[in-house]
Amino acid sequence: MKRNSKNPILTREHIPDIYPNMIDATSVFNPGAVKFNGKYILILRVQNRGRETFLLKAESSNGIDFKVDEKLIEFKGMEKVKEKIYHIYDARVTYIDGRYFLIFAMDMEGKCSLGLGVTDDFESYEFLGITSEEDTRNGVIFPEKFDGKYLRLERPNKVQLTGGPTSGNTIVLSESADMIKWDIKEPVMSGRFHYWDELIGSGPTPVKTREGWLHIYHGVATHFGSANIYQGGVSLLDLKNPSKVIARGKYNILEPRELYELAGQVPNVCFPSGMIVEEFDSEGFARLESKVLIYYGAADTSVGLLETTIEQLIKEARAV
Ligand code: BMA
Repeated sequence: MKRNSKNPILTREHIPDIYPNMIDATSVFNPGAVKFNGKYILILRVQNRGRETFLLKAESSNGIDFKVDEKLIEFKGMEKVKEKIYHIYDARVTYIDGRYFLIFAMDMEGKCSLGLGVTDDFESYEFLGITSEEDTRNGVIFPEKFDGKYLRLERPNKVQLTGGPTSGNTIVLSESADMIKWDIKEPVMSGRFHYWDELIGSGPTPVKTREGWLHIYHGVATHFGSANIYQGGVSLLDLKNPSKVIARGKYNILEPRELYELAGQVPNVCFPSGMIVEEFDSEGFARLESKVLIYYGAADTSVGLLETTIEQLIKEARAV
């Protein structure tokens, strides 16, 4: 894994003032990522000094230097939701059925829900609905159907962090016929207590390889005195039944080491949330030698970029 030399590639300095809500942005982090019409697109999480959270698009032709939009993403139809929505954040993007779906966390009264939006052009966005009843986060939709059904990974929030949000130590697989109503089918993987990934949650949308679904996730070590340490790791899930874990790396692949990861709004956080794979074969499998760009939130303050290959990630997933 190689950090880009321009890291952090996006900081608050890159966020233009957007009246009336986003003046003097404090932070930009945890982006969803996708390639669209040959361009690299990030769906950024940005915050203002009121600690209000918004989504904002950025675009690039090389995946490193991004131009940030001058308008916040607004989902048509979200205004019809009756309950109070405090924040929307941590969007993951999936291309399926010829459209780009965004799944994101929605902080509501007493719980976090998963919201779903869709776009065809990254200019206008439509809100499709709230897709969970329980307190849950880190939803990612697989980019293809399985026996006519959609599948997603999600992480029910069942653990209360001291002074922090609810979290969880098990990623589960859910199934849906319409992407709105989801049923949890099976647990996929759980945290490994005492090690780097005690609490876990999925990162970017999984990528199909000949050896399985490549699944990047974050793991939180909670056993240090004053901080929860957020890191990135990798596992391989079965191609036909992704609730089956084929391999799971013993070691993290990304941990807070650089100053911009160690210090910030929330110190010691590397939170991978977007991944772009450059090359697929004619049957839709990522090529082993393909370059991979992983975008992550650093200390809930800026965006970092990590470069690697499919082969390297698979090797890490198999490291025991
Ligand atoms: C998690 C989520 C992420 C955040 C991380 C570190 O629980 O809220 O959005 O980046 O904590 O604060």
